[in-house]
Amino acid sequence: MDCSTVSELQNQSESLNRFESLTSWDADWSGLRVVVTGISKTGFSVADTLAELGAHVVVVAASDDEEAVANADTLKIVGVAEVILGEASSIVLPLVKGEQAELVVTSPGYKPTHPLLAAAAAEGIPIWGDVELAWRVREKAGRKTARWITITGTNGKTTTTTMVESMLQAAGLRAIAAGNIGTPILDAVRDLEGWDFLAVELSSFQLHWTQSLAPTASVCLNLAEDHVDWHGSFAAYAAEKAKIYANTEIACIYNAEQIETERMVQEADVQEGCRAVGFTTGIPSIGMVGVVEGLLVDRAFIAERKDSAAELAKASDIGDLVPRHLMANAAAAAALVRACGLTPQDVRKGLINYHNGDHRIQSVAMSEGVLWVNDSKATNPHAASASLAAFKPVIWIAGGLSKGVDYDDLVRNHAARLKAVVLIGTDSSALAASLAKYAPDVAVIATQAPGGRRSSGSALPGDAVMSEAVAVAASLASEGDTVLMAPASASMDQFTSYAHRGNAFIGSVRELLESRASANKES
Ligand code: UMA
Repeated sequence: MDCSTVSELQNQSESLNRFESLTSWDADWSGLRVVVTGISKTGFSVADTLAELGAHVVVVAASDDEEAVANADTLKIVGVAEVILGEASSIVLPLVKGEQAELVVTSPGYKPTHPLLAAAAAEGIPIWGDVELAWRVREKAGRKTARWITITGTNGKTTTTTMVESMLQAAGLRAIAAGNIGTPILDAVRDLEGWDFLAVELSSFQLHWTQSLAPTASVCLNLAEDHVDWHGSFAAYAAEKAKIYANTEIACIYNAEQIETERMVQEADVQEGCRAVGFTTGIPSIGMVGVVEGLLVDRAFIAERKDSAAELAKASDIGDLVPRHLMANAAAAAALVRACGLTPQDVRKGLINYHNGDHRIQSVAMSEGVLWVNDSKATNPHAASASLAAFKPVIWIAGGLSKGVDYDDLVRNHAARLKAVVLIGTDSSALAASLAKYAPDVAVIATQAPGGRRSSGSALPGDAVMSEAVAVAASLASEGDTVLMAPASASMDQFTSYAHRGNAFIGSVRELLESRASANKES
């Protein structure tokens, strides 16, 4: 073995030792050479944190728009060494202080195959996500250390996370929801006072880059095809979701109606004494939280679970319209917090305080016997399936950015409840093809979207498209029908976000009904 190989090995082992010790805010992060990818929500929070910890930080991002430039200016003020913006330079792994980086911390939107990340991996440089960094800096002298409740799944993450947050707060605990839900986890962790609990929503992208998380309780709500373009295959996506259970301390919560999630728990490496607890929308077996005659009940966390169940809440505590999947989210949330010692009263109060978030099976209007429902949050087939299952007959407004998913199962399963379909989206050909195959007798009307795709730089046509879709749906609807806007696709081809798409729907429905009402008055 030559001298240079010996010193390379020494360097590698020194740096491994260093990473082993980086498990609290008060550890020695100073001088660590880090490349941070992305300069939006995540990248900003990561770079800001590392600069405060005294690391040498170089940030790289493809975007060079106004927001990126403003973030770059702020980061330089707080001590970030360099910010490299722009498509071309963002694919190269930069040096930090003239030397190779010791660590890369990536934003979740980056695919593992991104050239910069691939280069780092080839050099043996560790790659973390913001969640891994947040876990490692969660302990700080003089600040409360939060216990983490982690939530993933293809659908219902945000709802369940918000319900958990609401239940924890109802119990008088200092708690907040963070992560994929929108508040970067590091922003929550760095709170001066700290928290009793964090309700952490984690995406499959974020889970990909985590290693050492050890949550108090965890759940994978469900599993269906999504984000295949990022992960490469459904199996790879499922494997990332399963990581939610790793090292769980008290309880792994699984979906008793989806065997895959139970299997994930069986195969997980958890802490000694950790329990597996199921949730169901049916009658619960021992060791589950479930539903009996409209009541949410617990047969897992009570001493007499062998022959009785404790009432936690009524369906009506959650809302007027409680479809099955919402009840499932409430059961999962209840199981998570009961594992952490909350009382049935805390669960009930939390659900009453919880307001069904906008754009999730939100009933917008009931007029002339027609129910108008906004489910703009249904950005993939699985989510759309849950809301389609709740109504019949349906005039379905759907389409948008498909993210490469397959619509055949969705259309096949719900063809019988469809009266007509109004297509939105700049290219909904995949959905149209599935409709032609599995619902050949259902009328499909495509909106005549004006131009204005995002990439052309012109205004997004969303409001006009939605107004046309609503008018077409109204012309087809009759008493007893539901007009359901549950696109099964992302919104960004014609709208700025799913919230914009939902608001456009609500606005168009209200406009249509008001103009009808004034026409009726005049005649
Ligand atoms: N960038 C590149 N090259 C790439 C990818 C990204 O340069 O190949 C740069 C962009 O120029 C930009 C930054 O990276 O500077 C964007 O990073 P990002 O896409 O990771 O987005 P953030 O703004 O940091 O938001 C992320 C999550 N986004 C994604 O996972 C895509 C947000 O979830 C999350 O709320 C936020 O962190 C805080 O934790 C959103 C989401 O759509 C809601 N999540 C997906 C979902 O729920 O299905 C996973």
